[in-house]
Amino acid sequence: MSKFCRFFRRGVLGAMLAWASTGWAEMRETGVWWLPRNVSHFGHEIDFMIYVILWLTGITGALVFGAMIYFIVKYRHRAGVGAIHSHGNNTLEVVWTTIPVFIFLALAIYGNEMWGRMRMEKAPADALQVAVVGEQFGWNVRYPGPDGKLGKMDSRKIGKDNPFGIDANDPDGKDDFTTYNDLVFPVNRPVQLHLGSKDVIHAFYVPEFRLYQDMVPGRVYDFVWFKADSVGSFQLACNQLCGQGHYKMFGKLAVVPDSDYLAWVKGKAPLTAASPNSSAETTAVANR
Ligand SMILES: [Cu+2]
Repeated sequence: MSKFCRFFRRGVLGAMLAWASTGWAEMRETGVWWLPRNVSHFGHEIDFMIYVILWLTGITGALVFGAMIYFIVKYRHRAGVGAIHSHGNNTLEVVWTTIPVFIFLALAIYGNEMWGRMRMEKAPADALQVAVVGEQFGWNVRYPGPDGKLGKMDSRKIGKDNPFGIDANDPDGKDDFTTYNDLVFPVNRPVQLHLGSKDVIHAFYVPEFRLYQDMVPGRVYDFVWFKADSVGSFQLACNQLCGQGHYKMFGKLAVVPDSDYLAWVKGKAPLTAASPNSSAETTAVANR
């Protein structure tokens, strides 16, 4: 074996060990050994799809590598035994091309249909409306007040002093309240998000909700909704590398019983009409 080959083999082995040890450390640290817990009503379908793909590729991988090892051993070099030249087999070629084509088509059609339902289906009328606007490096959150209506967001108005792009004269927005890096959702109630960004691309990502949505500045995304079906404490992490402070861009997210949610809302002061975003700004400064 040449010097280069030995060097290459050691390099590959070293890289694999480094990869395995960081994965091991991550799992030990977080206690997550498999998929994170799922609490969203869409999540069950996504997990089902992941398991179908995992089983299909797992079985195929085992069959392919099993056959390969078998043939490597069976037809290994033996003194006096000549090699056989094969031109291939057309029937086999057609079979092992057609089967994967149908499998891939089925996965694509099913996945597309699922994606369509997740993103195109309108949120139920009683959904809680919540605005979440990312900024370097935190989350501005806005909840509707007693009228249940969130002030209308205009992506063109989103700016330094107006993270939600709200018109100060919009009556729907006058009783809204805001938080910073703090989200509370009632369990078993649909929540419709209005996502935006103040500066660069951020991403709303909660693995336990199986929910990911990029937030590009200049747009407000109002088609994302979900329903959490069990209570718990989670983390809203930004999943786009959005600057030097990206690592600390996370919000506290809790899914709580309805009564706890109402108690939490009660303690929040509504905004004043003169300064629609003062509460978010003050809290933002206090959190920095
Ligand atoms: Cu970010």
